[in-house]
Amino acid sequence: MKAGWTEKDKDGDGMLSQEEMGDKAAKMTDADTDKNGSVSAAEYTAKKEAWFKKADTDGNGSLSKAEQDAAKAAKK
Ligand SMILES: [Ca+2]
Ligand SMILES: [Ca+2]
Repeated sequence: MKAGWTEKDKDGDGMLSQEEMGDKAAKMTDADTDKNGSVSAAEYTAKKEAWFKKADTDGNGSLSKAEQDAAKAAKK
């Protein structure tokens, strides 16, 4: 499990509650694919992977600076 995750998961139950996600709650609702009110590590990973695939516009498996910038710009 990644450090960033452990940091967010304050009660250490392996899931992120809306409270733990704080201002990212809106995004969390998005990642909570089974809609049980918390984001599991698997859901979190799936979300990140989906974002990566979307951002990797030329599909070469890595994000160039331009692809990262474009992905960030698209979020706004
Ligand atoms: Ca969930
Ligand atoms: Ca790429």
